[in-house]
Amino acid sequence: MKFERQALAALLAGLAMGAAQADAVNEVAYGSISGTAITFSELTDGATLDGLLSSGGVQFGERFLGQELAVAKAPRLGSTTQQDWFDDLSHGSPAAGLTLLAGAAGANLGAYDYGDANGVALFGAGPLAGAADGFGAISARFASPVSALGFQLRDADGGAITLSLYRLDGSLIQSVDLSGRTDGFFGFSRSGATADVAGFSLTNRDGYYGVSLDNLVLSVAAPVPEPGSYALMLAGMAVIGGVARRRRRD
Ligand SMILES: [Ca+2]
Ligand SMILES: [Ca+2]
Ligand SMILES: [Ca+2]
Repeated sequence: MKFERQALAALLAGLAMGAAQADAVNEVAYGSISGTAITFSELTDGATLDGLLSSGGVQFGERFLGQELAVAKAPRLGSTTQQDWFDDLSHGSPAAGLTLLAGAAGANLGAYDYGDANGVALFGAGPLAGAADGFGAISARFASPVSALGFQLRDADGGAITLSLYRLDGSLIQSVDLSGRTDGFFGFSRSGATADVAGFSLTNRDGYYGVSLDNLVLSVAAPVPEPGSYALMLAGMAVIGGVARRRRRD
């Protein structure tokens, strides 16, 4: 019986560890995420996208049903006089099903061609028409949940950037703070390769044309057991082994 109690304690400890790790998102190398990049090359420079955009099997809009659109005003980096107006999605949370909504006409999404090998990128249009490029939110809904994603950030000038990853039921997996980043390729992977990332919202308060998104890759990796899972598996095997031995003795 003593052995059984110890095995049960180990089993419960393993379960607790698993639960504690279940909500983590780890930053990984962009290159480690396999998948076909969504390049937005079908969009033309300067295009204003008033409806939802479907590209590479992913839907893009401003926000999800349940998220409230608020407006945030923040000073431009390095300037005390100039301020920019941004989409703020920090109030409310997505409803179950992750239903995408488009922003108002001229304040939803747009395309900008950087004129280099990566060409056109997608930006969220902010609340002020005419001076809105990049200051808006971009939200994306995947065809099916994934365990890892990566993208290229453009126009990042060191301001505040937040990437929020959601499950299909609307619950937040994690908000990743990308503030202070500069242009580059970034990757994110769910702890234990759990394939439950159904979409994301990307918001920013980054001065000078906010930020743009390009080369989005999505991946469903084979689950990798974590130390907690190993402990759980070993404890489970020990319990089964202990029970089997006792039965044989009886
Ligand atoms: Ca591109
Ligand atoms: Ca917007
Ligand atoms: Ca910027």
